[in-house]
Amino acid sequence: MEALKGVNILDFTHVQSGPTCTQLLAWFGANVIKIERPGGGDITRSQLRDIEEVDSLYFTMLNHNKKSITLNIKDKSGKEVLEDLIKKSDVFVENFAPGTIERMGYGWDEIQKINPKIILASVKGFGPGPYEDCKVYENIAQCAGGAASTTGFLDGPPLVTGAQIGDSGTGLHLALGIVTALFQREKSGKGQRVDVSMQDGVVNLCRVKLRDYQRLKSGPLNEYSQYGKGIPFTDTTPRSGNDSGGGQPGWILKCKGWENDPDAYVYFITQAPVWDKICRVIGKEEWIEDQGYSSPKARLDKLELIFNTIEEWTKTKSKYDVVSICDPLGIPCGPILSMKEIANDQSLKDTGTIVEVDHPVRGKYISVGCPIKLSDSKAEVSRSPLLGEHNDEVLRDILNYDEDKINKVKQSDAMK
Ligand code: CAO
Repeated sequence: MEALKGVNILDFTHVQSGPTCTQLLAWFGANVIKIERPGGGDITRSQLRDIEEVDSLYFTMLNHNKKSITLNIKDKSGKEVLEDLIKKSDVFVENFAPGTIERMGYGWDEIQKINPKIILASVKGFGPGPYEDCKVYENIAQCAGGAASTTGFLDGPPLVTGAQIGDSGTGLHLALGIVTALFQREKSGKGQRVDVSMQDGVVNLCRVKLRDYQRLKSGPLNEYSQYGKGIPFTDTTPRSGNDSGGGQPGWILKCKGWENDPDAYVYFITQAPVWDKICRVIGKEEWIEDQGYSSPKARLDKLELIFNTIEEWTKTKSKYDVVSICDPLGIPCGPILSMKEIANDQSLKDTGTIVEVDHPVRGKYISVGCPIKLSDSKAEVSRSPLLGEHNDEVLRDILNYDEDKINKVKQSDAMK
């Protein structure tokens, strides 16, 4: 039995943040109906296309397990269909630019009049304040949420990360807000608003960096490698390169083949309890008893030398060999995996995190399945819908319109 079976979600989302949220809910069994503008639909259907006239991977990989109907909300009959759908839905999700949903006539006050039990879930770039009217995309959120200023190397500019923490991260936050509001509605009988701003989502994920900002008032941050190098701190959290961020120093080290393979690297952590094992495996037994190396504190000003020495050893092995040697010894390390390696990783395929999906127009492609595993609600990934594929089904089976009414809607401008 799927966990969210019977929950009806009206998915008025587009691009990435909103669609990732509703895709998760669909994987948990919710009935997700995506409303798209007639003609082109979600803009991502045609963005970054790799095959002409075929829904892009951008769209297909963010909209699995959903139904699609086309509806022009600026048309009178389109509005009527939308309002009928709102009456039948538990949740209405949107991520339009600030003010858009209100201009359409479906702000919180209006939507509640149509269905008092509905939950209205929205993503915006910023919460209330000076930037509340701004349109926002991924990298803006990463920058305004504190991620970019704390990512990169000390002597370089701020950097954005490949992980879509602004879009997909906010989608995750929104999904949690929605299921929490559904849970509360079981007791209160009332709907509520769920608002997540992309800036807030990124700030939440940068929590430890705000921790470090405050720790600076009590002195330098000794787990940052700049401390060991004697470089002074300013009054805010610096960029820390590949430092591990926790109390156990770590760094990215070259492995065999690094000269030609940009991903021949391993992340290596010099965890204190296994220091003796690290010394033995790299052939530096003398460091075990040496007062200058034997304690984490003594090692702080020598981390660069230590990692360079470990790297001389890792450079003689493949990243996989480094992990197979270190893992049994309890030394924390992990390979730098490329997207090609991830796409072909058998264990990720076995758990359903990497899936192959068949699409009637595109053919087979690889995607990311549900990363959250519920033992009683297994997420099966099914393909994304074609534009308007479920127009008839939704009008007939969900709204129970008769043939006459269906024809009238289809002849109007509602779905064209
Ligand atoms: N029927 C009729 N009109 C529709 C429609 C439909 N089914 N679907 C969309 N529209 C119209 C809207 O009414 C709006 O028209 P008006 O401006 O005349 O009211 C128009 O389409 C554009 O919608 P939008 O303002 O959301 O889109 P945009 O391209 O201008 O901005 C984005 C895109 C992503 C910057 C903006 O939606 C946004 O800031 N969203 C919130 C933050 C967010 O989620 N960002 C993540 C995006 S992924 O990186």
